[in-house]
Amino acid sequence: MAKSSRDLPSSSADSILDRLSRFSIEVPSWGFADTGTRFGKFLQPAAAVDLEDKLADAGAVHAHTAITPTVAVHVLWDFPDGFDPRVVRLADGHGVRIGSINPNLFQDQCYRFGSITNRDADIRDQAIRHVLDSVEIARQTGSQDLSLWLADGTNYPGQADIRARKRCATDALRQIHDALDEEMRMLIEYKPFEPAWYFTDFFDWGSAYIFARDAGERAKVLVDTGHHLSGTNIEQIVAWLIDERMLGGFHFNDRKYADDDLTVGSIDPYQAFRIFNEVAAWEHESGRDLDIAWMIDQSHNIKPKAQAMIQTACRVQELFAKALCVDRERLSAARAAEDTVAAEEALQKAFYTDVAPLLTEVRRRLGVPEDPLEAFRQSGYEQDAAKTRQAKREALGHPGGGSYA
Ligand SMILES: [Mn+2]
Repeated sequence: MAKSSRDLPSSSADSILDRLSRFSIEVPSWGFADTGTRFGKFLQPAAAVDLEDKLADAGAVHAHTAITPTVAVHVLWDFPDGFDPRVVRLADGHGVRIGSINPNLFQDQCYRFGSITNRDADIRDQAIRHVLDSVEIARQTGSQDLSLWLADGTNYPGQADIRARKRCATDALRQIHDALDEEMRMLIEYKPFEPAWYFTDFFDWGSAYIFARDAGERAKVLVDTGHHLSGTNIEQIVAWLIDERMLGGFHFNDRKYADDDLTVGSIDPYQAFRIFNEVAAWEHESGRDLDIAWMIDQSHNIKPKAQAMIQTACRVQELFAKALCVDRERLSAARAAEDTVAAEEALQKAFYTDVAPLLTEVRRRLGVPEDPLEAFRQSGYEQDAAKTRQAKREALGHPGGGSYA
């Protein structure tokens, strides 16, 4: 069994390298702006002030990693004055494309008691119109994915009729689904609590699955790794959704307590590996890449933004590489023999394999530095950004800038 990817048979090393050369993950525009917690926001001189800065940062991340070609955008924060077609050219100028479109159904005052589950039909209609406008933006940016996170829920037992809210959401999602073009996907995210504290309407993968199933064939479930209660076996959920053809994509981040939005692999890299292992196992069996949206959803409150994004992209690439190193034949033989120790060892050996030689080779093929993070830190990008963005903030008359997430 390989301790280093150098010891892999050359045929498997080649197929791993090919797969890694095709791997990419989307970065979120909100990961480059000043963000905080509900207690406050710490400002960084180099944080993005506007969408142009966010696209520039995403471009810098992609230039150093070659695996982040698209940027998720947030309609309310990135297009506060409506969609501007120049954004597509701007992204292109920075070497990236606009990726998933994220409507915002949680910031307006009218959504205090819910958006598409609100008791008031006018408010439900307003929410649906906003999402339909977002579908139109997706059409103009050429984006495939409409990414829906609904903050809807209630805070106290008795506050609302659970089944009535479920039916309102189902109706709304059907209308939205019917507005999608053939090649578009509607990704439905779930989260057990926060900002609602008694229940959220989209509370777990089962609820998201039922909503997606009832909305139509272009609706799939979006798994945000931080949106689970402690102890949840996320890789099992992922395996089930893959098997049901209902996995639409991932929002990757890590957590220690709740929805912490920490860097992937910073707390539990083995869990991220186990999730990647389910994808790799399916791809091995089916002989093709799983067609899902790979996305990062993180908030870098104290880390420098672009550095944190490069660190994340590289960690994801590394952990996926390790999952690709699982010896599938050995694993399957161990399972057939009910050899639990050997089966577990097949995973652990892959997890502890040093994949640095594979990453060096894939980065050579992709034409990026062998150590993207170090190269970025040495590039002077952050220092330059801090200067121009401070000046921009002063000209705009605000010291902070960016959007809250
Ligand atoms: Mn998310």
